[in-house]
Amino acid sequence: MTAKSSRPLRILLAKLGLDTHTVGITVVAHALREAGMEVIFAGLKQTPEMVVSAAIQEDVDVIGISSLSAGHTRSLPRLARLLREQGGADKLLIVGGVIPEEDQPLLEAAGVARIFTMGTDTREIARYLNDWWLARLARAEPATRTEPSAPPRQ
Ligand code: B12
Repeated sequence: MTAKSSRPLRILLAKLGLDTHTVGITVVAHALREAGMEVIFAGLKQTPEMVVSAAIQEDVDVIGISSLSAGHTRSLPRLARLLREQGGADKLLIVGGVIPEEDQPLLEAAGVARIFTMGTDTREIARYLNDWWLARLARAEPATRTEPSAPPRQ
C-alpha cells in the first residue's frame, strides 16, 4: 500500500462570493465526514483565487463548491482555469446547489466534473466520490502482474 492509498480522500468545501446559504454545504460536510473522508471547510466569502490557493496548499484531491446565489457561470470557469494554471489539473472539481439546467453545459465544458442539485441524497455524493477515489487509486498503483512462470525443463 502506498502512502496515497493509506489515507482517505481529502476534500475542500467552499462558498464563493456573497452567497450565505450554509445549510447544504454543512449537510454535505457532515455526510462526507461520516463516510470517512477528510473534509476541510474553507468557509464563506471565498474568491476563486483563495480556493485554488488553499486547495494546492492543503493538497486536496477534490474541490467542492456550494452555489445557491448565482454567479457560478463566472466564478467556476475562473476557478477551473486558475486550478489548471497553478498545477492542480488532477484535482476533481464538483459543485452543488441551485444550478439551473441551462448553466450546466457551460460549467461542464469549463471543467466541473459533476453537478449535484437541490434534493440530492448525500449518499449519492459520497458514493460518487468513493468511486472516483478508488478509480484514481487503481490508476496510481496498477496491480503488480504476476506473469505465469515457464514450466520447469524436463
Ligand atoms: C434557507 C434559504 C435561505 C436562508 C439561508 C440560511 C442559511 N444560513 O443557509 C436565507 C433566508 C438567509 C436566504 C437568503 C437569500 N436567499 Co435563499 N433560500 C433558502 C432556501 C429556502 C433553502 C436553501 C436550503 O437551505 N436548502 C436545504 C439544503 C440542504 O439544500 P441545498 O443547499 O440545495 O443543498 C443540497 C444540494 O444542493 C447539494 N449541495 C449543496 N451544496 C453542495 C456542495 C457540494 C460540494 C456538493 C457535492 C453538493 C452540494 O447537496 C445538498 C443536499 O442535497 C432556498 C430555496 C430552496 N428550495 O433551495 C432559497 C434560495 C436558495 N434563496 C434564494 C435567494 C434569491 C435568496 C436571497 C437573494 C433573497 C433576498 N432577496 O435576500 C438571499 C441571498 C442571501 C445571500 N447573500 O446568499 C433563491 C436563489 C435563486 C437563484 N440562485 O437563482 C432560492 C432558490 C429561493 C428561490 N426559489 O428563489 N435564503
